[in-house]
Amino acid sequence: MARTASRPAGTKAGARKKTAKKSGQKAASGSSPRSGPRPTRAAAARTTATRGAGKRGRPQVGILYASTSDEPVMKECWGLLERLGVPCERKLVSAHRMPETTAAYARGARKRGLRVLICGAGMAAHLPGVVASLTTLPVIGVPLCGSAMEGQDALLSMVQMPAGVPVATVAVGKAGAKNAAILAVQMLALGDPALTRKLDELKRRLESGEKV
Ligand code: C2R
Repeated sequence: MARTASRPAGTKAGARKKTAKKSGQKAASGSSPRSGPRPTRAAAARTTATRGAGKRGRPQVGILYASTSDEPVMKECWGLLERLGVPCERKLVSAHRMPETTAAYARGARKRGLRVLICGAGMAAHLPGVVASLTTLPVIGVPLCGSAMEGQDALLSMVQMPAGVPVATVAVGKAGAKNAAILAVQMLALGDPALTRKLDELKRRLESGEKV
């Protein structure tokens, strides 16, 4: 696809090109976690479509994260999805602290057109498991650091799900946040040749030494 060739899919070089093009534009409200004061939990419980999601279509990926302290890592996930041109939405929601909101989101996700869910959480990371128990959509878990146990607690909480309720668990931290985005796109690409071409392009760029 011509568009893919002119904008390196998903790589940092691609993101820099895009940023340079857009310089001078103001970031959409809520799209930059560090641009203002930390949101209260109630305010942040709103679902935010990521930049460009509206133009590109309805969100296909829902990214959940359990605390504002998880945002700096999880933004790597939605940043990569944006660079790959996949519409997604993000939501701050904790299964521990906001169980009703979590359940409502998980139960309604498929009906709203979402096709893959990504959940980032640290410590006793129950968010992805709870979400996976309430939906038949595939759930990818991103274990996060942020405790004395450096993410091993979250990793084990996610990866050791009982039979019947899978959570596809990726690496701890930023690498996992990026891999969750790529894995989600790989799932979506099973029925989408244009997305497959973007993934092929990403592979070529990795091969040439670029990093995502
Ligand atoms: P705070 O910084 O908000 O106290 O959160 C978050 O992901 C975060 O890493 C501390 C850590 O608690 C995690 N947390 C969960 C859940 N809710 C909060 N794992 C959950 O529902 O799984």
